[in-house]
Amino acid sequence: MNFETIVEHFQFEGHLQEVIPYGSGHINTTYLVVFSLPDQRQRRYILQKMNSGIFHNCAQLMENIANVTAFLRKKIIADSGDPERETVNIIPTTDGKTFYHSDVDGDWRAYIFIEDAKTYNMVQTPEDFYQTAVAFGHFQYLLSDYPVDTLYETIPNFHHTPTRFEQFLNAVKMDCCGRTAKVQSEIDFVMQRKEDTHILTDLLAQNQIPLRVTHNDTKLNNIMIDDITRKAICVIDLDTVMPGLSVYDFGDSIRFGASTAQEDETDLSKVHLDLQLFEQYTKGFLQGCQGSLTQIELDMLPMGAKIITLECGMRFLTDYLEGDHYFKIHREGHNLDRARTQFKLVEDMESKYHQMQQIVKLSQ
Ligand code: ADP
Ligand code: GN1
Ligand code: MG
Repeated sequence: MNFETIVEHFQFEGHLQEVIPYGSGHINTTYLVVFSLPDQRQRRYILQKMNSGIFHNCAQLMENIANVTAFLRKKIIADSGDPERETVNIIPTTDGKTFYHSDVDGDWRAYIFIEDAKTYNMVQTPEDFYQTAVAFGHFQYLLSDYPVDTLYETIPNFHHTPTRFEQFLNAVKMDCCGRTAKVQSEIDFVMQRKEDTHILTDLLAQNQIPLRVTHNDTKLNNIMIDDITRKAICVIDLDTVMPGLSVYDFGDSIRFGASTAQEDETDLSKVHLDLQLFEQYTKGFLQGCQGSLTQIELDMLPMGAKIITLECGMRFLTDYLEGDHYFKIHREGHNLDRARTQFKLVEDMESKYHQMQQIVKLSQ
């Protein structure tokens, strides 16, 4: 990849010094790009090659992000916040567009690099996790009056769990890589939970829970924690901001952050739901949402955690069966390892379900 020819299409300041592969996202290809200014100072940016195999319309996706961040920016300024650190800021291309398209090199976008803050793949302290919950809840609260009809659905049926189940069944049936025999117990695990897959989408269809503007990918490495204040300052990875369920935003943070192990841990004896972290997150999320969740949403928070974890496990297993074309993998069987941690977590959530419900009740 010739980065010189990519970066020259963006309104970056200074002279390109270094391009460093960055982060641990499963979807886009992310780089930290370092520029030097005439006075020897450095300017850093995030440069991303968008995954156009997954996002079929990068123009619509970037329109969503530009509009959502402009909306957030106004609210952050009104609240005396710092709009350069508390939301992502797109660096425009030299012709004033939100991304650069090349028939040869693909679709690229750039953001201001948020300095003195980090994302994490594991929770460092319960207080950190509490702060991320406040921020994700607040993010949803800030977007509660966003004009929902103007958002494009960047991935149709993204968290429509029954559709994910159908896709999983199809992958099992096709068995295109001859892998199903190896994972029969994981397949059985999902089949036994078929009825769970439509619990929340049924509630939505019956208007028992509302459709909201949600983030849809609320894992810990999609939020930046300030190195000094330890406040969660910025929600990033806005590719899937679209109408969705608040209980899934809650649940996806639990799935990833309240686990005692990494998402791809191979020693399943290390994988559990940490109830202390569950409690911290519940308290923080409710605070961030500022009373905007309905009683049924509150009652369904533990269910949101369980079903989004099941859904994520199904998605990893589906991708494993289909030959790993969706999530980036870094070793053979990586998606299978990920699916197994998710199913272990689902089991643990089932055994702790009553305690999760009690925690939610006592946090209201
Ligand atoms: P993916 O969709 O592949 O997960 P992300 O948008 O989450 O891509 O970016 C991957 C990683 O890059 C993040 O987890 C974070 O560590 C880092 N990152 C993304 N945007 C920024 C930013 N504006 N400033 C600093 N780091 C960022
Ligand atoms: C992907 O992009 P990233 O790594 O933040 C995925 C999520 C999954 C997650 C599992 C667009 O998130 O839906 O829950 O991996 N994003 C997309 O870790 O599919
Ligand atoms: Mg990400």
